[in-house]
Amino acid sequence: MRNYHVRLLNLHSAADAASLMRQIGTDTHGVSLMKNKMVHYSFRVGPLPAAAANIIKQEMLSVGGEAAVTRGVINCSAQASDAILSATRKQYRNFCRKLRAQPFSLAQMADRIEAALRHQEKDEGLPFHCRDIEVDLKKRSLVMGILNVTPDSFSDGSLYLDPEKALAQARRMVKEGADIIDIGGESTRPGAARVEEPEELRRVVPVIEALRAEFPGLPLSIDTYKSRVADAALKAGADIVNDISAFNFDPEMAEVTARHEAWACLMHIQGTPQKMQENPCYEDLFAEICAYFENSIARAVAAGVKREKLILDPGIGFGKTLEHNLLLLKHLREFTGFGLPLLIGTSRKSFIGKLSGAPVTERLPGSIATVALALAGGANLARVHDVAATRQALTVIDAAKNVKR
Ligand code: YH5
Repeated sequence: MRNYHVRLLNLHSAADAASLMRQIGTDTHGVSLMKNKMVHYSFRVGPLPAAAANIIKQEMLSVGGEAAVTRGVINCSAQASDAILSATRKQYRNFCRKLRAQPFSLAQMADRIEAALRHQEKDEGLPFHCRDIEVDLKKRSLVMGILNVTPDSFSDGSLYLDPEKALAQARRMVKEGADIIDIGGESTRPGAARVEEPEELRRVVPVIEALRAEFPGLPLSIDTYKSRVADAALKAGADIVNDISAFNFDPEMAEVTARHEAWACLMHIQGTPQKMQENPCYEDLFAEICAYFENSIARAVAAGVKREKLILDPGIGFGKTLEHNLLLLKHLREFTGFGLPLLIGTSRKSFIGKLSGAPVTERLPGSIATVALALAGGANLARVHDVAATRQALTVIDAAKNVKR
């Protein structure tokens, strides 16, 4: 009687499949053919007219994949449908070739599927080059240190309103391994008071000028949704516009960012900081955030911002319930199809307090856990208060991501 070993595998990607096949001595040509058959990828597409949904169902089955559509599409008693697709890379290649010969703009869908699949793997790096930081974000994740120059920030209130104190905190974060410093002059925590533009400028511009002089190679970002604040900050030496409204609150913001050839972090928010936590509500959380990203990216690119200089952020805590925040952390990977860097800002936020009961000063363990989860799901930058601890966590997670099997 023989005793065969049966061992469960964890195949994340075609690259994983390839290295396992090499381990058992598979023929090299066979490896490159088979690796694209060994992992399944899923998409939700739509809304489709019933006829297009039927074409998709048929073509997907013909390549050996699967497509679920709305009941009633088959006899056109349902007029429209989304579709859930599941197939291997190889099957999508054939599927997309067939879509290109079909009406209903299905060629456009083929382009989108192929782009998203390219972004899913190591075929393409994710370059970030800003000042002295030049990295492939797929290999090394970045820490963005939070510098609040505000009297009312929820976790470090009034500590850094004095420019000298702000500078001291920035120096400390740089020493602890911050890759980027994010300077903000208006707190956007739920219900925080608005700050008028002249006051916001008075707070942030001197700090940016001083940091730029002291750290010529350090990327600086400006946390503001006001174009005139962004303009002054960029003139003073900032590199990245971190806009919690993704260019939605101020109509000039995209143009200002483009003119300075700056980077931009486009964050999702539902509502305004004053009212966003009153009753956050979504019909489809992921669909709505993806649509918001699509629109914000299009607006940025139309204004002249390079697509390669955009970063996306689902906006943890910005018009989200505890459950929304957890869903976003758990399924962050769904935002990697854009092929853009993902930033996550969970540090010390109140959902960590809600889960643990910890007051704001004692939320570091929970914050680190969220960073680990987010990085495992494809996040590339973590915006945090606690730089040293986060840097250590990122170093460990990146090492595990990069290890070869
Ligand atoms: C962010 O996530 N956050 S400032 C809600 C809270 C607590 C704190 C109590 N700017 C982000 O830290 N920029 C801020 O609930 C940000 N991403 C990006 N890109 C607000 C903040 C906070 C919000």
